[in-house]
Amino acid sequence: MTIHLFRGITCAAVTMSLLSLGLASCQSTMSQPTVAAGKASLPPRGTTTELDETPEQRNERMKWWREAKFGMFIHWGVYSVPAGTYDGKQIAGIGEWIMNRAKIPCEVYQQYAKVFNPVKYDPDAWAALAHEAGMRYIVITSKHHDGFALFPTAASKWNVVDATPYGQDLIGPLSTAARNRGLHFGLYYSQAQDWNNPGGAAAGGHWDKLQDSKTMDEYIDAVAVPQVREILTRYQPAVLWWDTPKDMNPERAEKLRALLSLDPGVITNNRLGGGYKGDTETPEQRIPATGFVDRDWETCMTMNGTWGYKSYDQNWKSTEDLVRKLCDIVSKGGNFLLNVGPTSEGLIPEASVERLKEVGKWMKVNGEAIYATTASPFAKLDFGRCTKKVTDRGTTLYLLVFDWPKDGKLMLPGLRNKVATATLLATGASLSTHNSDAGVVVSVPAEMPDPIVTVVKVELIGALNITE
Ligand code: H79
Repeated sequence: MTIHLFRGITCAAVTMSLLSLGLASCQSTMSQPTVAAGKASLPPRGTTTELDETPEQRNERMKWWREAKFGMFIHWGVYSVPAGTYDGKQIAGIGEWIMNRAKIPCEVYQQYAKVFNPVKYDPDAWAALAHEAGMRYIVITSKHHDGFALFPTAASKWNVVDATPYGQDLIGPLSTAARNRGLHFGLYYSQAQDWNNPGGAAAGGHWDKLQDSKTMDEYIDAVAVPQVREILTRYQPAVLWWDTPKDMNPERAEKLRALLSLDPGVITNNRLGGGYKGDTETPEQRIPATGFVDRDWETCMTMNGTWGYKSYDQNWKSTEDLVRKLCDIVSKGGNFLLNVGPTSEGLIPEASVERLKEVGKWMKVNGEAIYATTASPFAKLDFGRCTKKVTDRGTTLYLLVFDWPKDGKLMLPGLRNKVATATLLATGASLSTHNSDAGVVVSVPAEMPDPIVTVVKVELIGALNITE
């Protein structure tokens, strides 16, 4: 509880003082201000969760997510039909924005649903792929900014059952398949922007008079609130991922926040709007330089240049790049939510499948250095990144080596602990170490065993002790 006193102080400073007390870092001890007494009617605004819970309850609620580290984001919807091309022209930018970017009239865009028929959709294959990649959770778009619901809904005809030849729920079967594979299942829901249900917000303003035929408050009451109630009660998602709080205000946001109690334990992000901070920070398409002070966080990122499927985007990140980004993120205490954009047939692009399988091969050998770890205790390392696990028995460091040392020595600057064991994680081969004035030095073989990222496991005696 004394951790509360540290709020507002930089994480690095707190980490060091906590570590010298033998406690875990900010990441695993983060907390929220206690809820002021006597304010029972209004939920606390601007706290981390907006839920009435103790810091211990919050830690319990966040536990699986903090340990999971790696998840699959799925952007799927009607935009996979045009797949980046409208009126014979390739439309620049992210594919799921094509309706907005090309100012496609509602009536025209809705025709795409008539050929959205994902007969090759195999939810168990998707869940199996996520599992094989080493991912521990899935978050899929239940409704993106185009307003199309991938689930049956009484609140709008603009949904997979009523508007497509496929005519069946897409969310329920994936929810079942994911859980059968031991994965946590989450839903993205675009609560503010909606370009087909009248009254929904639109970045850059409305371009079709249908969109102006209702107010945003009418849209919130008639579409967003009932649909969020439907998905929370029907699928009980482990995560509810809001996006782009355009034109949200406290009143609109509160109507949605109030529904969260329908799904105990749900984790939400910081994109609801109306002043709510949610549980997680969500840097998009970037990795923050130093992580976040006192906040859980998750980088979401595409494998090529688009979230929703574009037929001609072949700008794929390499497997090495993806694994190193995962290592970078986890070394800063965050999670990695990596996107796939399936086709309108229901297939995850082969380039994504290949890369995810390769990432999975690396994770199978090296996952111990990723799952349930906390942030690096070092400000900077010459060779790459580091994660750690702190237990009552001592501290384990996982050195994530990107740049193999030419002199055969990995330097852990300022580390004063005695080393119990140092090994190559992949093989268990022992490595020699010594304590120098500058810190601990680990001697490694001449050749880099795994050119993607080689992991060296270092078990330390006693509480972590780092002094410059
Ligand atoms: O769902 C994915 C994106 O569609 C969504 N968030 C991720 C997870 C997102 N919505 N907005 N943004 C991301 C910010 C980017 C806005 C842009 Fe644009 C869309 C830049 C170019 C197209 C808006 C329209 C700004 C310029 C044109």
